Parts: sequence; structure tokens; C-alpha cells
Amino acid sequence: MSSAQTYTGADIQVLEGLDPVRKRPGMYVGGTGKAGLHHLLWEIVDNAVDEATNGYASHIEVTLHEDGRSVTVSDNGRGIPVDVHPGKNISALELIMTTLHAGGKFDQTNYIASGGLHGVGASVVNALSEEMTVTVRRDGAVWEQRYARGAPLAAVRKVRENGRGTGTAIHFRPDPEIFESVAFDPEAIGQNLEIKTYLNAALCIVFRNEMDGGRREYRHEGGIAEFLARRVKALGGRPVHEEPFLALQEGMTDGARVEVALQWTEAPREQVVSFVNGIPTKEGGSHEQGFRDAVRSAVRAYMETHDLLPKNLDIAADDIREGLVAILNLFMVEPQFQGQTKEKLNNPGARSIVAGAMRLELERFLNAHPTTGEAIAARVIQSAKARRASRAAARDVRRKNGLSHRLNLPGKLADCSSTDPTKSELFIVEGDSAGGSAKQGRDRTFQAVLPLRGKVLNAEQHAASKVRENKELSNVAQALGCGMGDDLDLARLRYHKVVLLMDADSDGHHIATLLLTFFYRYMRPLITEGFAYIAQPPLYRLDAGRETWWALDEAEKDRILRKIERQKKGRRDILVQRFKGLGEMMPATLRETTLDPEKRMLLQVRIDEAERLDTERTISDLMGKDASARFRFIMNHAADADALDL
Ligand code: 0RA
Repeated sequence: MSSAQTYTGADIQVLEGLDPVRKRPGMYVGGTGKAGLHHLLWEIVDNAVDEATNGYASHIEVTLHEDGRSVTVSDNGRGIPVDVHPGKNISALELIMTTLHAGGKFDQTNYIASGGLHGVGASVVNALSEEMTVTVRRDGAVWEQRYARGAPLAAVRKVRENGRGTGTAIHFRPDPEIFESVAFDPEAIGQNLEIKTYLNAALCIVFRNEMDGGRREYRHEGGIAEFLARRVKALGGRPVHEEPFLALQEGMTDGARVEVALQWTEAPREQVVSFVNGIPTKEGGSHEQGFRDAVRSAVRAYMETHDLLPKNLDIAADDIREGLVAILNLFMVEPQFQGQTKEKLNNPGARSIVAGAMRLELERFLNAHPTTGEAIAARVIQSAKARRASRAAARDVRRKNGLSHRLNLPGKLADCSSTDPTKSELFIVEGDSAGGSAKQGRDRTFQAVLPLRGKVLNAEQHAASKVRENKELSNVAQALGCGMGDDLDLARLRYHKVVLLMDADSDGHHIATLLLTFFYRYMRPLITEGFAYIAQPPLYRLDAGRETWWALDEAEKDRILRKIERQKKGRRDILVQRFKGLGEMMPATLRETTLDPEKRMLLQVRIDEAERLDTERTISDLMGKDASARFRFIMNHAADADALDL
């Protein structure tokens, strides 16, 4: 391998100019929305992190400036070379910043670049920035070059002699002509930076937010083991064994490196968080396949050798993975990404690299820790049994449905007469008295009402078998008719609008959150396909003369009051009434304000697939704090959707 000293500007191959980037930005950064904007930053951060991963830098600073739309990333690495390219007569820095693909792939022996979307190079960020300034400390001096929309404003200039140390600082301001919004999200930046420090245990990243004067320092010496512990805690599932499995395999084919941390929990599903070269692969890919291969065959082999496989119980791959929480990080050269957001690894070889690196290690670990091995085997058997039970129950339902599709509906459901799901609506209502109002106020030809009374289980904190046993949730599932989990079949969904109608108080918020958590975990397509809604019953009624107004909240009530006062000059004859709950509302009022499609306003619950991982985190993190915080999350997402049925 050539050493740092032998690197010169001549090593950089010139490929092409930056015009294509500005013409088709989406091709390079995956879009011109919020995600694309942030990819610019991840690209620059990844270059600095690469410098750290390769052992040349230990400290990175990211500053979000006061305007909220420009950023500086600095590191104490070797500094981007500034020497002049002999044939070209321009400096290496300028070539790197103004030439497509010259970001580091020019010579693998010199510099292993991070790959994929983030490997497009700093030049892409430059092309899509209104303004960029690179400052390099190197060769005993400080150098600088400035650019506008990718074009240098002047040659590289020496700012100062006697610069101490080495490093690179890149300041850029994304181009509002390219991006729909240029406002960076401090929350997203902080999360992304923190993950980098889990994946590089030696790395320290400081994040300064000049918008609010905040300063965060991220450093996680425990690396991915610490990351795993945090994921397990956030998911709220108790671990079924104490010691996590940790593995690091280096020096494989093509210099690949695989790092894994995993632990089984009581949580009702699997969560693998995977990365390639420290870059999140939210859509999975071949490395995750290799990981799953290894887990499946290691656990199976262990259970076979120790005679832990029950007779007459068929163990599926899904049973082995239920409750598994894992972090997987693969380092490899030239990763290829594909998929919707270019976040899926596509190199076929990665599957066997990861499987080969992990399988024997995991089996050895299980054999060396019998208590752990047995606890894991017991967890696998538990989920196989639960799956068998729910299959049987589903078969039962289908059989009964064959006789009469109404036979198996919950007794409390007041169904509608329409059997056309596209025209039918189900209102899930809290409490019998609100249920009564809704039943009287509805249009029974197409609106059904299901009152809930008992406790709705938190689907986040209980195993699948417990969730299925919960009376209220199984009533909901039966009314919907579409099954759940593995057996979900949206074609059987009986209502294409599933509307949560809850009181506007904290209990109501709590129940809405629990129901949405249940949908999210067991009937996710109900949300992603846009069938879930939240009704908005009014909190206030205002009467003045013969006119009536409804207000959803305090702020709207005040707005209406001001309006009436302006018109009528004085508030003497205004009657303001606050509803304590839905049960207190007259059926006709409920119909007029909340049920009637001509007059109501429903919020559609929607979760962007691109935000899925964030949502996972948010749901898990929030299901333990106070109800109002949870509801804010739900409403924020609901409010992202366009208001329907205006
Ligand atoms: C090309 C070659 C060398 C270093 C870098 C690029 C480099 C890039 C970035 C981007 C952010 N921080 C960076 N630090 C370094 C090797 C230079 C040498 O051989 O000294």
C-alpha cells in the first residue's frame, strides 16, 4: 500500500465536469427534498469520518450556523492535498472539488472512500451549493479555495504560513435553486452524528448548533455493544439473556471487516440495524441476508446438537428471529447500492462474507454459554408455539367467515349495512356513552361504530401472544376482518376508513396512541396505505344570536371570539360551551361536527416510509413517557397529511 507521503496530485484521474449534477441532482443525492439536502451533509461528514476510520483523524466538528441553512464540517485529518497536478496545472484540492468521481476512488491503494450515495464525492455537494469554502491545514500552511455552484471563484490561495497541525474544514450553503427547502434539521443531524460515534468507538464528534447556542459532544467508547444496549432499551423488550453476542472479523477476502452485536429480547419482532462502511442501509440488502443466514443456521445447529428441538413443532426462520435486536456493520470496498432511496446493499458477495464471518462464531458462543444458549432456544420455541396458535385461530376465523362473514364479528360492533369496503367507515370510539352518541348520530348505511371499554394493551411492550389475547385489540382486529401480523390480508379489510374517535383529553390521546401503536406493529399497511384516520371532535361550541360555531381547541375558540367581537362590537351575547367528553355531546351535534362527511375534518395518519427507522425509534422511545408527548408525535404525523374530506 502506498504511504501518505507518496500521494500526489497526479494520482487523481479527471473524469468529467459538474454540469450533470446540477441538471439531475436527484440522481446524485436521491432527491431534492429534505433527505437530499441532508445527504449533502452526510457526504461531507462521511469523508471526515473515513479519515478517522483510516486512523488519520480523531476529532470532527460539525457546526450548523445561525441561518440554519449553512454548515461547516472540520476534522483534524491529513488535510486534502493542495499540491499542483503536473499535467493539469491546477491543485489536487480543486480537482477533487470540481470533478465528478474524483472524491477518493481514484486509487484504492491510496484512499478507501466510503461508498454508494455518500461516496459520490465532495464535488457533488459543491455543485449543489450556492457557496462553498474549503480550508486546508497542511504542509505548514493554511490554504483556502472558494466556489459558487461548483465553480472556483479563484485559484487555491495560501492564507497563512506557519499553520500548525493538519486538517480540513468545509463550509457550504446548499443552493435554494436546487432544493425545495434548505433548512437543516438539527435533530436529524444530531442523531446521524451520534450513530457515527457508535460505529467508530475512538471517534469524538462535536455538534454545535448556532441557532440555539447548543453544543453536543458525541463519543461512545463502548462502540456497537453500547449501541445495541441502547436499541434494546429503546425497544422496551427485556433481554432474554444477559450477555450479548459480539463479534469482529477482520482480514477477510478483499479486506472486508464485519462487526456484529446482537441479543434476543421479549420484544415481539426483530430489529436489525445495518450499515455498510458506517452508512445506514435502511433497506437492508445482501449483508443482512448473510446475517440472517448465519443466525438461522447457528441457532438451528445449536438446538439440534443439544437436543432442544421439540418434536411436532415446526420452527420457522421467523421464529428464530423474533425478539432479535442486532447491529451489523460491514466494511468493504466498492459497495453497490440500489433500491428506492439507494439504501440497499446489492453486492452478491456480501452475503457469504457476512454469513461466513458470523456463523461459526455465533455457534461457538452458544456452546460456550449454555445458559444463554438455552434461554435463546426457549425464546425461539415460545414464538414457534405462538405462531402455531395464531395460525390455528386464523384458520378458524376463515372457516367461520366462509359460513357467514358476520358470524365472527364482535358483539359490541354496530355494523353498517353496506358491504362495500370502499364506501364503509368504522369509528372506533372510547367508552359506551360516547359509543351511544356515535351510534345515534351516524349514518348507518355506511358508518359502523365499535365502542372500546376495557384496557387496550401496549403492543410495544408485550409479546405477540399477549397482544392477540387482549380483548379490545382482538375486537378491533375482528371488526376490521383483515387479520394481523403474518396473516394480514388487506383485501379482506371491511372498511376503507378506520377512524379513531377519542375525547380531546389525555386519556383519549393515550388510547389513540395505543391503537396506532397496535396498527403500526401488526397492521402497518393500514397506515401506509392510508386507511387510518383521526376524527376531530370540537372542544367548544359558541353561540351568538342565531349563529353557531365549533372550535377544535382553545386557540380556535379565541380566534372565533375575536372575529365575532369585531363583527358585533362586544361579546355580551356570546355563549361559550366546553364539552367535557364525547358522551356529553348530543348525537345530532356529533353528526354535524364530526361524522358527516360533508362537514367534518378528518386527519389521515401517514408515516413516510423514508422516515420508517426514525418512526421505529420515536414509537419505541415515546411508549414510556407521558401521554401528551406521545400524542404530539402522532398528531405531528397526522398533520403532515393533507386534511381530507373538507
Ligand atoms: C485525498 C487524499 C488524502 C486525503 C484526503 C483526500 C482527505 C479528504 C478529506 C475530506 C474531509 N477530510 C479529509 N481529509 C483528507 C491523502 C492525503 C495524504 O496522502 O496526505
